[in-house]
Amino acid sequence: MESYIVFGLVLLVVVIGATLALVAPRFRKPPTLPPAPPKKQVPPAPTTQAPPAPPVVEAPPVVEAPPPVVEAPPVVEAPPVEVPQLETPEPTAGRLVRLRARLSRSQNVFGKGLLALLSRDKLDDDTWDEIEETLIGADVGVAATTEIVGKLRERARVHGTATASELRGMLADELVTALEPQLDRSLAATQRDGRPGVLLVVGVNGAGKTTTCGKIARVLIADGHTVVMGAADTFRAAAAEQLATWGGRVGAEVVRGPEGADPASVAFDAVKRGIEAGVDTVLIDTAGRLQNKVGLMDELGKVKRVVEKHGPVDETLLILDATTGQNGLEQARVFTEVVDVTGVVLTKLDGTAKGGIVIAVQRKLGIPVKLVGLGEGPDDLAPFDARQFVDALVGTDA
Ligand SMILES: Nc1nc2c(ncn2[C@@H]2O[C@H](COP(=O)(O)OP(=O)(O)O)[C@@H](O)[C@H]2O)c(=O)[nH]1
Ligand SMILES: [Mg+2]
Repeated sequence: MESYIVFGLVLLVVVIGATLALVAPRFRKPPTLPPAPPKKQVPPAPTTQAPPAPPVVEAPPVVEAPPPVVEAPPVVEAPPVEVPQLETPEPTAGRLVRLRARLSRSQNVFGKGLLALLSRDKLDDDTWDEIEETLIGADVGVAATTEIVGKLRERARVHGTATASELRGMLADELVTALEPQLDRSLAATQRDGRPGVLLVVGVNGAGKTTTCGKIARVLIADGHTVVMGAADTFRAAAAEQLATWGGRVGAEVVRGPEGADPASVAFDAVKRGIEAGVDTVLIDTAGRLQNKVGLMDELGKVKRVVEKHGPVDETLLILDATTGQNGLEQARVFTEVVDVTGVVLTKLDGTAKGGIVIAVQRKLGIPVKLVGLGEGPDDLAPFDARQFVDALVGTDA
């Protein structure tokens, strides 16, 4: 019996041992494998933590954003200075008629004043003397006045019973005749033989040279031409600046040198540039600060000689301030001795009651008035026309 119990116990031990041997590996395997995956899945977590980093990297882009914002303002500033700022000058046709009101001071003398005299019942010697005095007072000049009044008086005598308005018409005719309407007043400003027309602008200080250069550039551009300007007044930096401003408004290139540069070399460079660029016109602004005739001779003569290494100067315009009257005329005569003046521009006719200066200038200098300045505005420059001018002055166009 005891041996059965022992056998049973031994069998139990063997069965338990075998069971353990079979189960144990099963318990060991699972634990070995799972741990690995969980550890590998942890890295993914850090990877999930990386994305948070990028957002931090995206922050700098926000820092990059401001620069574009800083660049934006300059773009806003640019337009007012350049592209859209180019102006379209007024057409030149009919400018003198449009600006006729600017002659109001002269109109009072020639129109109202003379009409009152011509309206008198009897045109006696005293009245004719007064008419003469009025014309001389309006800067027509003694010789021209004597001629005009002499002819008018003769016509009135032949006519017998002329009305005031008929007499006014006769006076207008005589003024037109005195202005030599047949003179060629066109500007030699466009290309010839494949090279630009070269215009030299001369005159005393303050006459309006730089302003007139700017206005002429606008006139030419309005008529479809291309223009280069040369700032040969190198005494003051402001003079070149003034010209550059005029040029910038209508897209005319301005060639300039440093302050104190040789005016002749700036003028030379301007013409060179004009030829290279193939423009229609080169306008050269000069200095008027010339104390004596010798200095004037030296400087203007040199400018002209040096420019003519490129070819002839096509037009030399003398700028004359109408408000300086007969005195200005004497000063101007010096210029005609130094350079071959081909045309006169009479400026500031809006500021004088002495519009008769146009007649005196042409008569004394023997040079046609080609343009007249009637204000400081950019388009206040008109091609001169004798009939239109006289009609505006005397009121025969009303
Ligand atoms: N009222 C009026 N002023 C003018 C005319 N032309 C020029 N001016 C003025 O005269 C002054 C002198 O002109 P500027 O061109 O600098 O003279 P420059 O020294 O000969 O170059 C400026 O204030 C111009 O605006 C004009 O036709 N009428
Ligand atoms: Mg000037």
